[in-house]
Amino acid sequence: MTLFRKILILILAGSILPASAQVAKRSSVTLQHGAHRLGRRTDPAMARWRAYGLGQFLHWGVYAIPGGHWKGKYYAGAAEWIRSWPEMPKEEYDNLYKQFNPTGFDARAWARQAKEMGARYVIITTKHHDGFCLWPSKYTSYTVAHSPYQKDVIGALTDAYKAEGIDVYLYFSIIDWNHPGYRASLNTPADRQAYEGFKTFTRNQLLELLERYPACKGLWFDGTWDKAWVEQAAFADSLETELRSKIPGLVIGSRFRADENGKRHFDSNGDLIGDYEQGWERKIPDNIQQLNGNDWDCVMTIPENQWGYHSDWKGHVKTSTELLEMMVKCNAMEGNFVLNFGPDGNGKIREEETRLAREIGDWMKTNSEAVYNCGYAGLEKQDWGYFTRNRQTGKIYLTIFNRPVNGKVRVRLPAGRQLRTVRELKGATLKTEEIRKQEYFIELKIPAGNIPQVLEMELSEGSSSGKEEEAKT
Ligand code: FHN
Repeated sequence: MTLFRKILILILAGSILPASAQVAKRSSVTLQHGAHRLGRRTDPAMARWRAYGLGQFLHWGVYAIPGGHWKGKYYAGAAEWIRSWPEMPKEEYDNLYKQFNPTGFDARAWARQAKEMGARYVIITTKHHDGFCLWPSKYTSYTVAHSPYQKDVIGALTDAYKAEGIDVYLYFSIIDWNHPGYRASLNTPADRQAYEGFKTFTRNQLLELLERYPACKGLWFDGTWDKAWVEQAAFADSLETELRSKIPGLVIGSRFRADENGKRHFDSNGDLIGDYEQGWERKIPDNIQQLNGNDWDCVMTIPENQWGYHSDWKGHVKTSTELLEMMVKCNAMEGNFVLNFGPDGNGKIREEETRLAREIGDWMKTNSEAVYNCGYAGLEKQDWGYFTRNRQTGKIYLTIFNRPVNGKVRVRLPAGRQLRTVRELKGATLKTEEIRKQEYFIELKIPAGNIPQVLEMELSEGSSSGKEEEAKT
């Protein structure tokens, strides 16, 4: 990339986000397999991705059959990892697909529920680390086609979600415990030879997925931390280019490939690899500066760490209010929030997830205006909740999660901006009081059900009138 092009891209990227959300670049070494681009993607496909606000993650596979238990013993880890448990005989796990017959599976019901919840995109596990494929891959017999169920699950889900207007992204694990050529590390020439076969298989499967499901908008990669894969910088780089050539606008995050020095997510220059940062799993950044101006998503579980179906959730299970707060917090820092669901072995979504989806959906029905296509508002984070700003209309929203006991929220504005009006979404204008320079009280009306409430705020240019003197200290 020429210096001129680099500078141009940085200027363009800088025009998207306010300066306070940007971080200066660090070093500059020449890389063959580093970031393909500096700054954010500006094309319509990526703008669409950025506007989602809320997504759904689906983890489904044969691990849903044991559901975190084996022969009366409880597996405390993430249910989809049960094959790696010493108590789990590998041979028996690898034959579980012979019992995969989810007669209760109704792709349209899942899609309707996701739509009701307000999800704008879904990420579906085509195959997890166990290697079991939910589509009839012609490159292995370890697929749904060879299970008693036989039907193409990915095809059914892709069609159903598309029919609901929800964009589909395909999750794909590079770790594949079922493939004979798979290795976590390459220690001998024989390992290297076997892994060449695995790389061909991986490429074939990925091209197959894009060919079979051309409506897919992106690939969500996982299991790319193995040393064996990290060493494949050249292969993975050229494969990424090939995949992108198959579907225009395809979105791929930072978890697919490493650079030639083994750096993942960010290359040796500190530049993001891929289209968005994919490292925010079950955690959310504290402030927007941590994100260096990059796009990002947060994938979140409902219990602490269960993705696939575990029949017996232990520990804290998040409430809809907690999840809504996480979502708006992400949106306020330019991120998408993706909530995970793990349907059971019969294809049913568990009661707890159904209830949460309904509660989130109820809130979204009146308040999603503050979520969809909303991002960083350029205002300082305050105690009551989060500011978001619609990227198209410029409208600024306040979503209040911590209602003060005096019933008033205190809003601080930066110099040069004044509060003009505040109103409830589709509701009344609220009383405001200027309490000191650039600081206001907004008198709240407590909503029925004590739910988080959204206000819309209009600002005007200029400084507020307060003439109070600064204390001499
Ligand atoms: O090991 C997986 C885990 O099972 C789950 O799929 C999550 C989802 O992001 N990804 C991996 C851990 O990072």
